[in-house]
Amino acid sequence: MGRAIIVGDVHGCSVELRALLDRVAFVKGSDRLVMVGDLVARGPDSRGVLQICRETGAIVVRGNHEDRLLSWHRAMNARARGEFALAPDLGRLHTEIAQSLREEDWALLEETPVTHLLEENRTLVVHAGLVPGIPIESQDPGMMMRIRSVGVRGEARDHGGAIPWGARWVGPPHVVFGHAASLDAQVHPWATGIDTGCVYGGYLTAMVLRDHEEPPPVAERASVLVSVPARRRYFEGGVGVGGRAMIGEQMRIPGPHSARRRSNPPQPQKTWERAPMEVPAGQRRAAGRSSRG
Ligand SMILES: [Mn+2]
Repeated sequence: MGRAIIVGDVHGCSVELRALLDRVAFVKGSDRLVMVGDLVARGPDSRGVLQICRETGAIVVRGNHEDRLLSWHRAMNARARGEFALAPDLGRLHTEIAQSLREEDWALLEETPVTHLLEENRTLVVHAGLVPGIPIESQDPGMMMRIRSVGVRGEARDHGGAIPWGARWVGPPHVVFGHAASLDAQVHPWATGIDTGCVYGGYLTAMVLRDHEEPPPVAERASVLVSVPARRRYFEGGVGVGGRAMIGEQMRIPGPHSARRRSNPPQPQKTWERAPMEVPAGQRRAAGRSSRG
């Protein structure tokens, strides 16, 4: 068996996804490619990302954006059969995506599981996370696509909340997740968050594990993370700080790097001002430095 390559939230950034697959030298038929979900929406090329997933034979874990589109699609199908069905209000962006998707795209989305276990790596992939203290088989699928944090009594929160859920998760398995965008990967003893905000002008990040390799301890976690920078900012939104503060949330827990991050937010850059798909050494703490080609 080859490597396990787990890719963070792509959000329609097909150019960056191809660059990342080049960077890690993805080998079809040998490497196992797993996407953490939220392939679509906000970025420029949702359908292109789905096409890459078909080409590469990727396993796609369902994100909240896929889940929303699927709820709408199922309701539309039910109505087409003359049944009553409540459809979620998709809003303009998601309506445009829904109308652009073809049957093969919907088929891919319908097949997505909420979790995928990489048994040999003792690693579970889920879009948002798990509620600490609850067995995996008893977790709520909806929450697994939306949790960000836990409150002081350990209750699951999809916004607000004091503590990133991953900080409280005790494996095995190690859990790799997306959903909570921040410029640095979220690195916890038993969990790693790899949504580094590509669509917001951050990075697209993968965890690359060798055959039977488990994610290494916190101090060495960066050695299995590989990133490529976004070509530009495609969607206005904040990227959180130090893996703690999250997009659209009031929660702000100052970390050691938060002041620097906050005073130097990622600026949208013109493509030609940016080094082509390379992260300068030492620019970032977690993602971007790697010993894995
Ligand atoms: Mn998400």
